[in-house]
Formats: sequence, C-alpha cells, structure tokens
Amino acid sequence: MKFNTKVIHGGQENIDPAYGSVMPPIYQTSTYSQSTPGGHKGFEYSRSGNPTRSALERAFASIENGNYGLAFSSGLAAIDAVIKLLEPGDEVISINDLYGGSYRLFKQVFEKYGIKFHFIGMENAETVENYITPNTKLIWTETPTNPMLNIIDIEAIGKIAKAKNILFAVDNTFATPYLQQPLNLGADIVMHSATKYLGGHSDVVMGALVVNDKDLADRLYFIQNASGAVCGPQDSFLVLRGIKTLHVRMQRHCENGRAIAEFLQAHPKIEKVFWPGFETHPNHEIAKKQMNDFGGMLSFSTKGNNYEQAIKIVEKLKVFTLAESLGGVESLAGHPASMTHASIPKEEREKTGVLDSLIRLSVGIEDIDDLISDLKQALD
Ligand code: P1T
Repeated sequence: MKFNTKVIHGGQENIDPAYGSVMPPIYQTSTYSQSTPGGHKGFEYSRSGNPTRSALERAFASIENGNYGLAFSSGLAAIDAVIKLLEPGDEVISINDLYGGSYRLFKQVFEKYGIKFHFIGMENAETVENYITPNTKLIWTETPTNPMLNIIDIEAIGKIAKAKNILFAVDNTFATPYLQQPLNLGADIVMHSATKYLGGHSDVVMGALVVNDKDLADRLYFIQNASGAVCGPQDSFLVLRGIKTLHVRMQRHCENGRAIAEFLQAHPKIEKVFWPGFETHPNHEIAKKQMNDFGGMLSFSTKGNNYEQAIKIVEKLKVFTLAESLGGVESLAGHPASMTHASIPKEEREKTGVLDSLIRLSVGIEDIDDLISDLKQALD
C-alpha cells in the first residue's frame, strides 16, 4: 500500500469479524471473560491489551512503515517508556532544542535515577561523535525541532548510532510520517505526541512508539504493561479516525505554512522566520532530502527582541488561538519562552534561540486569506 492508502486501511483488515463494521468497535471494557484461567480470546485485561488500542497500534506501525506500534496515554508517557529501557550509569545524547516537557522529564525525573543526558546541537551530525562514551546507550532527537525548526540529518546520525551499537530515537511529532519516515532512514524508534497531527483535532492526548526490531518491541511492551501508561479505547478510536485524514490535512498544513512563512519573511516588523522551506535555512538541503514538504510549523521573532511586543501580538490574534499544543486543524499561536518551553532555564533556552520575542505558529487548515489578514492586523 502507498502512504495515502495506509492512513485509511493500514493494519485494519478484518477489523470486526462479528458484524463487519467499517470502523473498529470501541471496546469500552477493562477486562475479558475467560472459560478457564488463560482461556481467553487474546485479551485478558485492558492495561495489557485492548482490541481498539490494538487496531490503533497496527495503524501507527503501518503509517511509519514499522513492524510494531505501541500507544500510550501521552507523548511524554511514550518517551518515559523509552528512557526506562536504560539503566543507572547509562548516557543519552539528546538534541538541545526540544519540547520543554521532554527536557523536564530527562533532567528532573531521569537524572535522579542516575541517567546522564548531554544536550547538544545536532545540525552538524558529526558533532554527536564527540559526546559518545562507552556508556552512551541512546541518541534522542526531534526534527524539525520544537520550537526552532532545526533540521537534523536522520540518515547521518543513524549511521553513527549503528556503527557504535547505540539506539537512535526520533521524535517525529512535527513532521509526521506524511513528510518523513525515520525508520526508513535508519532510526530504531519513532516517537509521536499523537496529541498533535496524528489525532489532528485537538481533542485527545496520546503518545506513540513504532519500532522494527522484535526484541526492542517486546521490551517496550513489557514497560508499557508494567508501568501502565496506556490510553483508553475511546481515545484510541479518535486517533484512528484522525489518522484517516492525515494526508489531506498535512497537504493543506504545508500549503498554508509556506504562504505564511513567505508573508512573515516579507513583513517589515519581522526579524527572522524559522522555517525549513527557505533556501537560507542552514539545513534546507537535508530537509529537501529527507522530507516530502516542509510542514505547518514555524517560529518567528520581531525586531528588537522585545518580550512585551511579542505578548501584544499573540494577544491581538483572533483567528489564531493563543494556546499550547499544535497539529490540530485550527491555527494556534504560542509564546515558547513563557508557555511550552518555560520549564527550560532561560539561560539554556536562549542558547538555542528561544528568546523572549519568539512566537511559534501551528498553521491550521483554515482559509489562507483569513490567516494572513489575522497576522497582518496583529502585527500592525
Ligand atoms: O503533550 P504530550 O502528548 O505528552 O507530548 C509531549 C511532546 C513530545 N514531543 C514533542 C515534539 C511535543 O511537541 C510534545 C508536546 N508539545 C506541546 C504540548 C507543545 O505545545 O509544543
């Protein structure tokens, strides 16, 4: 199947042998009857497995071109499961520009358990090699990164990781598998905040992991069940429904994202627009190589690096909603320094460019004229 067919049918064969329903039933049950201990039809308790969640997990695997999918109660719960593969003394090389909540989980939860994190820029893939020690067990990256839209060469880092037998995980939340499929490029683990584009409608919080290796999948399934951060059947249904329109939504997100990036770039009050589609973006060529288009996320700063001015702009927006999160059909604006990335110390976040003047946009799929007029009136 090609991608646009997979989003609708991937992993969904024979979904309801009982009545042939086209969508999987929502199995709103915590447990399953057994004829004798162990005598069940494949499911015994919904933390361990639920048929609606299984349908979604097969869809996750299908769209990322992987063998095994796992669904969690949030994106952070999915990341939590990955880090629980490690042991005290292990080291992780992580991208330094990443979602504030991921940074907080690494620094404030897992460092307590003796796992060491190195936060570094990976725009030049070879930089990673300088931080590898015999204890390095995981390389963690986002691409495009949140919120600076840096592009990391997945294939190049995949080769470095493979040569040293280090696990390589890519948070594919911003790109989605419509734009790039990290497992095809050498990643071992793909992670999603499915809350975002996969769900697509800002009505559910969920996380996903997809892997190819059976042993790795078994270890993650063990953690998923042992730690228990699973999602419910109703939410599984919503994300399955969201995935069915991922390709058409992404197409429009990309079109609108491009038009807004170009509008902002030409605006006299704007200092800089961060969007991988510009030829002047430092890793534009890598973005072109590994992505099918450039997505609907962008960030920009206004001239003068003025906190009050940035706040005034986001308050004035009317079609764009000022809110955390991204990837829904509606356009959202955020102020990373005080919202999504407030858990990263100011000194650390400013090193990666998350200044007080930075505004992040999740460009939705509304009419482009309304979106541009809205930005224009707010900037004026
Ligand atoms: O919010 P949750 O579903 O737990 O996912 C966390 C997460 C992980 N990775 C990336 C790249 C993310 O953007 C997120 C969540 N991000 C936001 C809420 C935000 O507004 O950036």
